[in-house]
Amino acid sequence: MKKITPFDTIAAISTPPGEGGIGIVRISGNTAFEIIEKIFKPHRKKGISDNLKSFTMHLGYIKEKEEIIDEVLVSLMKAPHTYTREDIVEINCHGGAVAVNGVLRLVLKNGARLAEPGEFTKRAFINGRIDLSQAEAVLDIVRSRTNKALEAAVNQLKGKLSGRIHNLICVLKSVLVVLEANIDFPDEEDVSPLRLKDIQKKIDSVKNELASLIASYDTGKIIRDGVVTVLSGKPNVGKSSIFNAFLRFDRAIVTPIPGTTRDIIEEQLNINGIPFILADTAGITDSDNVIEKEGVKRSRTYMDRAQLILVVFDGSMDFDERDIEIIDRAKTLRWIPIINKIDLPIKLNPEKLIQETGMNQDFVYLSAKNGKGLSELEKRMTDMVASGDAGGDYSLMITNARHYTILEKTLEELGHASDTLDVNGEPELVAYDIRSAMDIIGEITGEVTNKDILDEIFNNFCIGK
Ligand SMILES: Nc1nc2c(ncn2[C@@H]2O[C@H](COP(=O)(O)OP(=O)(O)OP(=O)(O)O)[C@@H](O)[C@H]2O)c(=O)[nH]1
Ligand SMILES: [Mg+2]
Repeated sequence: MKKITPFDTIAAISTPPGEGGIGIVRISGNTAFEIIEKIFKPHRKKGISDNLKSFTMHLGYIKEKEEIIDEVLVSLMKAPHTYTREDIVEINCHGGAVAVNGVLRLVLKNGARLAEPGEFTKRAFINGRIDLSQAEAVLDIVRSRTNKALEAAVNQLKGKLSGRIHNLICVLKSVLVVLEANIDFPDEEDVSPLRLKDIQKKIDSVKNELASLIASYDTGKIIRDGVVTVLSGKPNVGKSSIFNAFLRFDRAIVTPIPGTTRDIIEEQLNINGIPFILADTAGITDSDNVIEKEGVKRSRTYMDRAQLILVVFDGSMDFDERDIEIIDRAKTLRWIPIINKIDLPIKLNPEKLIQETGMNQDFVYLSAKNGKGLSELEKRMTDMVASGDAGGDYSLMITNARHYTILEKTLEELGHASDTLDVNGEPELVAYDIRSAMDIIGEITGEVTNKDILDEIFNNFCIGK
């Protein structure tokens, strides 16, 4: 393996693994053009060396000695107007794994080093093209599961969050300037006198803004990561049928035999732009069967870690103590009760169930068989997430745990500043707290960062990004 030096030339396959229409090998660094000159033979008579213009494309062969590896389209992009701000070459190969890997191997043989995960984006950050929160947004864009998640990530990439943070830092800076002038030259005439009320007001405005960003995280996190949701209930009530109805295909096995589902099956679902990670589980029962027992154990564990529980009852039968046990477990969590099989004559008495359990949720009436009630259930699920404790309409959302922690710490630091102002107003102490608040919040955009944080962030990327 080659030694990693900060700005050597790197290369990687930037398209997903497997077969595709095309596969792209991307090269970035000082010797990117040199490398392509060595291995690329254009179809035009003129060599590529005579035509190294930025933003041009060239058709030809990638050749190792006389052997043709692939017919490709090469794009040249000259620094500094590129993704990494370095010279970039992208080779569009035919999509097969063999061709793309063959081209990459040849590029590496001719002097490039295999890029680490996220290294292209890391260079864009280090070279000042984007800040850290924008680099993180690139990762979120690649991973977004719904349009809403994508929108949040794109906003962050466009610098909406960075802009907001920058404004807050500016306000804090202006407070600091007044404080420091008074500390250093308390008696100078042209230093405006220290008006503690004004300072408190400015600090409060920053604190409010921070609090509202922090509050947006519950929703932001859900929009980015999805709501872990579990179907729970006794055997045979129709959990797998509902699971399949959501997915609009027969994903899970459905039979009239109780105890059909044993393993937990997870699928992703997009309901009105909100991602759900939906799990079908084994029916809760006291079975002696070893396999079923294990399934029930897993269902219970999953219920504890889920963010939303869909408890299913069979409407064609009366409820029993097992249903009550399941309600007792779900009641303390975020949950929706569902009476299924409403296409059959109803034997379950909902009022009695409410009476016996003291539950305070309305039932959703559903037939997994004919789909009746499904859209109401979907609405209940999204309402539950998008309103109440995890709701709100935010112009800008925090979606990233790192940002959330930083904002909380900043708010705490400003709290100290406010407390000091309240007690004795010593400008030195207030200035100290404000300076540390500025240092902390600067970590979001990476104005202040250490190497470990950078490694942690970029290691989450895939190679080639
Ligand atoms: N009539 C009617 N039958 C249903 C409905 N939903 C499910 N069923 C039937 O009920 C039986 C059990 O359905 P499943 O979806 O396998 O139930 P489950 O809760 O996943 O069962 P386990 O995996 O054993 O816990 C099957 O015969 C389904 O066809 C419904 O809405 N109406
Ligand atoms: Mg099942």
